[in-house]
Amino acid sequence: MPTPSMEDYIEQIYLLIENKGYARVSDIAEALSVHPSSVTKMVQKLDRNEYLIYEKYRGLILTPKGKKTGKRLVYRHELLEQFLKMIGVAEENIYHDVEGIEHHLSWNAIDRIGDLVQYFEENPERLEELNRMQNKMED
Ligand SMILES: [Mn+2]
Repeated sequence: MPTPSMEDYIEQIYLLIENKGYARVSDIAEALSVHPSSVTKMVQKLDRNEYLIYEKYRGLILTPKGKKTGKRLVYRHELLEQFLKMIGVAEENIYHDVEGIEHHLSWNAIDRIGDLVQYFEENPERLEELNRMQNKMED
């Protein structure tokens, strides 16, 4: 199992490759607001753990294991953003809150939150009911 820090890197590398087609050490450092030397260290660790293949000067590619993990981590992040937005969390808190909780929930909890998001999508009147209750409490 990757550590929270490994998860952050795998997630960002996956997103960079998806959006730009490649992930350079400098791009990863910028995305995560860390020093490039920390990125190099972590990328070597992820290589040893078979999430990616890193060759100095040639860049890095995700292995099938790295791609599968990255895809799950991006899904988890997006699901949690969608969930917090749905239940009325203010826009300016959402990204930071998700970054804070995403590594600390079991996949069991993620799947159950996924059920709830799906339930609200299929029953929008329930979500409106929740929003009305929240508005009433604010008055
Ligand atoms: Mn994230």
